[in-house]
Amino acid sequence: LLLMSAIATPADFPPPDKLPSAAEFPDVLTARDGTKVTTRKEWEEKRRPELKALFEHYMYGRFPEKPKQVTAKVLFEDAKALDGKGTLREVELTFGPPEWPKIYLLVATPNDKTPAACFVGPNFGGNHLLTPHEKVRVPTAWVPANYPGVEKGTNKATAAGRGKQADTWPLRQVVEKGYAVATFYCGDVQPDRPNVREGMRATLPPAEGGAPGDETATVMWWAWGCHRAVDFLVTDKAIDPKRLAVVGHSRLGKTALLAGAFDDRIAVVIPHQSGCGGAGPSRSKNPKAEPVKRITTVFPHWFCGHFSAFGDDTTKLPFDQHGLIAICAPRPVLLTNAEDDQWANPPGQFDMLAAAAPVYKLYGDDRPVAAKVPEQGKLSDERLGYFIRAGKHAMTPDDWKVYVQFADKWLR
Ligand code: GTR
Repeated sequence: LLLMSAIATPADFPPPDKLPSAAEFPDVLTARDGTKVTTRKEWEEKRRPELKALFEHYMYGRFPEKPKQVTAKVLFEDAKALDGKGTLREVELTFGPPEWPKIYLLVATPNDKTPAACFVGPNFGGNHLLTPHEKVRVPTAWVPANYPGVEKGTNKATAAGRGKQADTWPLRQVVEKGYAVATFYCGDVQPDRPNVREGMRATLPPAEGGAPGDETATVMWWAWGCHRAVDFLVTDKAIDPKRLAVVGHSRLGKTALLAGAFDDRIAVVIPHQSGCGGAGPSRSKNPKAEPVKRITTVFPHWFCGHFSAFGDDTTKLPFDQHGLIAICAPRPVLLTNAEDDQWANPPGQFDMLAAAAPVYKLYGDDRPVAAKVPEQGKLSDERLGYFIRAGKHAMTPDDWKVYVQFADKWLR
């Protein structure tokens, strides 16, 4: 009986309208039964698992199990790529059941520095957009129509897109700084569109009786893809398994934060302009920021069915996004933003860092976050780091300089 009460049962997850309201961000250190967490042990054994279960149930859907088998096959290797500074490989990851999608991981490693720390994360439109290298595979899965080289009307990627978004993951620039980079097309794991049982979603039994409440949602599947990339990276001789940083932009920034929270093998977490559903609060006070109501209407597949119910009243949420940051403790988290991207709620994201700080303090960091938002263009490199630059919603070579600067401090 004692054992049973420790396991979350459906009764622990009342429907949203039966949950208590809280206008303020729920305290990360107060458990649902009202007890106050004061030690690392209580945090790790009680409150952290409780928060993870809540995020699964009400927001991202069930955390998928690790596949029994992860097999890696190197499709090509070129030590002269990246002007001789780095080796480029593409690695095919398969997972046993033949009908499961495969992940194609593009891996760039410095030639003169191994094992290297590595940035890992999903990309938006295919590995081939990130380098003109002819051997890099063009995705065969569905791709969004607005990416370079996508055939009109068919959502098929073509070789015409090669290298057209090389600035978003500047492989050579990062490799020259001594870091490896590993990235995969998010749509190979789960195409970014609703109401279609394809990608990893198709591996689940068909949903019965209407809304698939806590069914694993797209952002969770993308995070799962990051975890499978990590499965490979920790076995690769060119990579230091203890120095992995997960990175992603926007919807894939939401993914990076979730991936970091649910996988302790990831040492540093960098959600870039992740906004609502990522490092931005659901209880937002920023009128320019994207609200939950809007995101669950326009992108219903990113989150599980239960999350939509909070669109009209986010005060019912039993957590806010600082809880997801706190789950990462004591690992460093860097939130990067841009001034013209208020939609991603930069000031709200800073509030989330501050609200997560009490958990980092439990781990002995007395000042895990800056006292106030740093000035534009200046990295605040605390364990809960923050950066805001001028400009708009994009992932740029200058943003990568900041990720490297943060990694230079925390992954040395
Ligand atoms: C927007 C969405 C944001 C963000 C962005 C992106 O349309 O409202 O939450 O994820 O897309 O991924 O670029």
